[in-house]
Amino acid sequence: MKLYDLPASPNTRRVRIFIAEKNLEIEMIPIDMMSGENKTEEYLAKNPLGRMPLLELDGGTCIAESIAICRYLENEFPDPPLFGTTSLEKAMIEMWQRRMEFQFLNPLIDIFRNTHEMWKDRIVQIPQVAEIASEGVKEQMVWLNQELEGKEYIAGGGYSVADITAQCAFVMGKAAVGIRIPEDLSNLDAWWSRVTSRPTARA
Ligand SMILES: N[C@@H](CCC(=O)N[C@@H](CS)C(=O)NCC(=O)O)C(=O)O
Repeated sequence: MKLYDLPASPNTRRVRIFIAEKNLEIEMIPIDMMSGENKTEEYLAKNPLGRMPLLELDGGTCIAESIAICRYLENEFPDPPLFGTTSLEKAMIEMWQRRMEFQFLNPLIDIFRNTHEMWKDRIVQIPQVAEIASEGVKEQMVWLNQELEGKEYIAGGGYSVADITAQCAFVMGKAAVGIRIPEDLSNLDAWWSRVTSRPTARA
């Protein structure tokens, strides 16, 4: 198996952390988006959307979409479980994973794409999109802080893919768009320390 990787991207980071949590050895192939490596005929034949991450299986089948890749790996390598084991755990983790994607990861990516220099000549940037997303993310941090009361991890049980999505979103917030977790959101801040001190956090 090979993972086509874009080193600074939050989506590929969540797959890399997932792989590290499972203690798997998977060859990583860095793709240079700035020089257009993801738009070559060869890469588009693997993923016509030209996006990373992309997992290529030994037989040549390609799986795109971070969560689809993680689900495949979870089924192939169930330990430690990161999507839950009981029906209830699976549902709760799915719910929280989606919330973390919709409330944090996607809006933070929108802010980055609509403000950062590197996207200037690639898309039509709309500053208001970034402003609205930024307000939303700040409000949702207050909500998540309340939801974390009495919990160590986001879905209520152990560390899961929901935490991975959230931590990658906040890494992006901090590093790329200057939105940090306020220290007075103590539950969220404690969760952040907990997840970023895991040995896999810098995968
Ligand atoms: N929903 C996809 C998103 C993949 C995606 O948009 N990846 C970005 C990096 S975070 C990318 O490859 N961008 C390249 C481009 O837009 O040209 C996933 O979860 O994997």
